[in-house]
Amino acid sequence: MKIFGKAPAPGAGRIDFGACHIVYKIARQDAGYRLTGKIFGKPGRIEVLRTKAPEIFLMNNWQSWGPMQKVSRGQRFPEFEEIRQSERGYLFSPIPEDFRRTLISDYFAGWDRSVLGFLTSRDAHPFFAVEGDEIIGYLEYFGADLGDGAEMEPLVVLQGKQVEDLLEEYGVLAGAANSVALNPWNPVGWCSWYQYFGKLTWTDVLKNLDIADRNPAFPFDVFQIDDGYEEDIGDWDKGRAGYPSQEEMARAIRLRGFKAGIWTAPFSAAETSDLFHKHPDWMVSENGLPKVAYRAWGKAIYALDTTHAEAKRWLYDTFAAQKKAGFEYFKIDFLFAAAIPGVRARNVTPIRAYREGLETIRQAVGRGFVLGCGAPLLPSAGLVDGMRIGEDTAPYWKTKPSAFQGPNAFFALRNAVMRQFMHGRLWLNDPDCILLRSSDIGLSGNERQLFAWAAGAMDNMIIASDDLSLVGEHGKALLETTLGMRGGKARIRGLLGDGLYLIESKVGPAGVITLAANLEDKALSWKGKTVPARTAIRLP
Ligand code: 9PG
Repeated sequence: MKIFGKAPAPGAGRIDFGACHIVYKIARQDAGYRLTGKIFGKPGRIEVLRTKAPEIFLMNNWQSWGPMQKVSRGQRFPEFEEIRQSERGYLFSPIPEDFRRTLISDYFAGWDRSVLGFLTSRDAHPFFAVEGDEIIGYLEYFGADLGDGAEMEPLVVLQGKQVEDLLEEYGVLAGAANSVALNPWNPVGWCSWYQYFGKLTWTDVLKNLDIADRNPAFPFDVFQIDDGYEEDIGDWDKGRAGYPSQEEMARAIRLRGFKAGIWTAPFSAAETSDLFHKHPDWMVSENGLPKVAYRAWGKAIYALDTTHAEAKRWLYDTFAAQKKAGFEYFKIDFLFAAAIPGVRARNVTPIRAYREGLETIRQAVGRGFVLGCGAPLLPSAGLVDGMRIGEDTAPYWKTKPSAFQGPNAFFALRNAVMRQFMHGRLWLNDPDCILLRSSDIGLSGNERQLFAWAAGAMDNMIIASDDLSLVGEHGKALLETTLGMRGGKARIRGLLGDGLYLIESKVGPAGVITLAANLEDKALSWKGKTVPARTAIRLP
């Protein structure tokens, strides 16, 4: 292994790259190393570490919707190909050219007895790239001017234990490096999306509110309105036909005793929006023109320049108004848009610009609950309360997979298991919604139980997304058992295995819970115990 071209040894050093230089220190970190330093100048891409690539490892994508998964060194992802060729190149990487070229693991990579991980992403985008038979750790600074210098994103090399244990250590170190303060409220709630999708009406919301209000089987803290209420992406204060004002929406929810939650994509502006028409100069640009960040809702979507003083003021005012209207839970989505490369009012890195955007939202909502989604993961640490750590779930297990591995319940749950080490260390994990209804759904009772039990045993956020009139006794009982499993600290085993994961929760109100969760389509066994396909069983 080489750090800055030399075999690592505790001590201090300096390295010059022409446009920038780094003064650094290497210290022991348990059985491995910790690299810290300060970086000066105008860096582009810095090679930090290089070592022999393992045959099999756990790779991680930069944002919520991208996978963390077991891969082999030479593996390619044809399913990402389509995404890259469309205008959604930044969905899975802020450096799509490199992403196209080789296998990339963002922030960290893990394998048997090793985790390499950067602890922060405040300025740079940290990633590991497979090149030939080596894996190389880089910091991408996008050529920004660091002025008086910046802390280099620290790197740890953790060794000598099972990968699951090392990932937990990495999570603890990254949590501390980002000054994470966990929100003591671990939400239980309702979300409109996975039943109503974009067709949600205000009448649907009122119907579900009334059912939940009257029924103790639905002990929700929060009712969250998802995408569908707004006139356009960017025009958050303009309701679609049939919707009341934001004040009225929040009031209706609070009247029934729930906290009010609302969805936005705050760094996005549709080509058709008033926001874009009035303020094209507030968008990240390229060659003097607003730059398309991605396409969705059948439209080109631009990215808010979160370093632009007036855009920042608008962002603050948008969330201050939602807070004033009575909302206390903010699902903020498609966040990666603020971190795309491009020209901004200030020449900071896209990562720093992204964090300034999140900081602005945090200032506006105060202690409101902020749930990140579609979000660059490591740069969000310390600025969000909850984080979606997987692709969208869906009312089916594995059918209809699209190019980016979803949406489906299988990928959502697999990501939640893979990224469980982040839960309670970087934020509270949102594994995406549990589904309780037994009609209008393509998930079997076993599959619904597998998802819900795993989420419960992992003590994750529990948000149900159903037309509550379709939830029968079975679904109500499932919600009760799921909530009863919460409260412990869960560890995972089997991340490098065949798809059967052991979830061990210690020690919540229900005592020790050991779940064997088989996410695969065939029966698998754990220490001689056979677990049927797509099933969780409780081990004694
Ligand atoms: C609302 C939804 C829900 C959901 C989010 C997010 O086109 N896309 O690539 C794409 C990705 C994710 C997605 C929608 C579109 O879902 O994860 O929970 O809030 O937005 O639109």
